[in-house]
Amino acid sequence: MKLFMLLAGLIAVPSFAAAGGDLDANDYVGVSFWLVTAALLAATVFFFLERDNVSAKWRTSLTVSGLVTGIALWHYLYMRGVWVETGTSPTVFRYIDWLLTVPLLIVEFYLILRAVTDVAASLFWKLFVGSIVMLVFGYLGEAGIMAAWPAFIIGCLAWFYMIYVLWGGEGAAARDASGNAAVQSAYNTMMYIIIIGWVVYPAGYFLGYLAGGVNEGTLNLVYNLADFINKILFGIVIWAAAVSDNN
Ligand SMILES: *C/C=C(C)/C=C/C=C(C)/C=C/C1=C(C)CCCC1(C)C
Repeated sequence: MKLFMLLAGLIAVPSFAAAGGDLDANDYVGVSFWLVTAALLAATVFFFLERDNVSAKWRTSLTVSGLVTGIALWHYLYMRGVWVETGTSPTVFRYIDWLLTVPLLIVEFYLILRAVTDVAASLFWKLFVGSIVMLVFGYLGEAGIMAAWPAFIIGCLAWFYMIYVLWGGEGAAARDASGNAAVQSAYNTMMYIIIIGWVVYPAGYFLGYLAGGVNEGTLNLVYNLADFINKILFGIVIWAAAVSDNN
C-alpha cells in the first residue's frame, strides 16, 4: 500500500511540475523552491516509513509530521511554477499551505504530550484556535480586506498567545508534569522554533506591507529557508524524541 502510494506520487508529480517552465540556473529563488520541494518529498517519505520504527504512542505525531511536509510539497510544486513564470510571490498558495500546515504543526505539542502524559483537550483548542486567528487576520491584511496594521496586530497577539500557552501556560505545566526527558527536550526545541523560526513570517509581512516594500525574491528565499526549518526540522525533532524515548 505504501509502495503503491509512493509510485502513484512519483508518476503524478512530474506532470504538475512540468507546468513550471524552465528553471534558470541563475534564478537562485527558483532553485531554492526546487531544493525545498525535493527536501519536502524526502522528509514525507521518511516520516511515513519511520512510523514503523517508533512505539505505537508516537505514531500519530509522525503521521502529522508527514502530512505537514506532504501538504507543503504539494504547494511548493505550484509555488515554484508561479515564481518561475511571473517572478512574483505566490501569496495565495502560501496562505492555503499555512492554513493547513500551521494548525497541524502547533497541535504537535498536544500530541507529543498526550503520548506520555494526561493532557486536557483545552490545550489542543487553545493552540488550534490561536493559529487560525493568526493566519486569518494575516490574510485579511495581505489581501487588503482589512487595514494592514490592525490585521497585523491581531495576528501577532494570537502568535504571542500561543507562545504564552507553551512557555508559561497549560503546555508548560503538562511538559513539567510529564517527567519524560525525551518529550521535555523536544518540547523546548519545538517551542524555540515557534518563537524564533516563526519570526520570519511576520517580519516579511511587516516589511512588505507596513515598512514600504520588500524585495520579492529575497522574501521568497527567506520564506523557503524558514519553511525548511519550521516544517522539516520541526518534524525531525519529534522523530528524534520518538526514537530516543524508551519508556
Ligand atoms: C510552514 C509554515 C509556517 C510555519 C508559517 C507560519 C506563519 C506565521 C507564523 C505567520 C505569522 C503572522 C503573524 C504573526 C502576524 C500576521 C501576519 C502573519 C500571518 C504573517
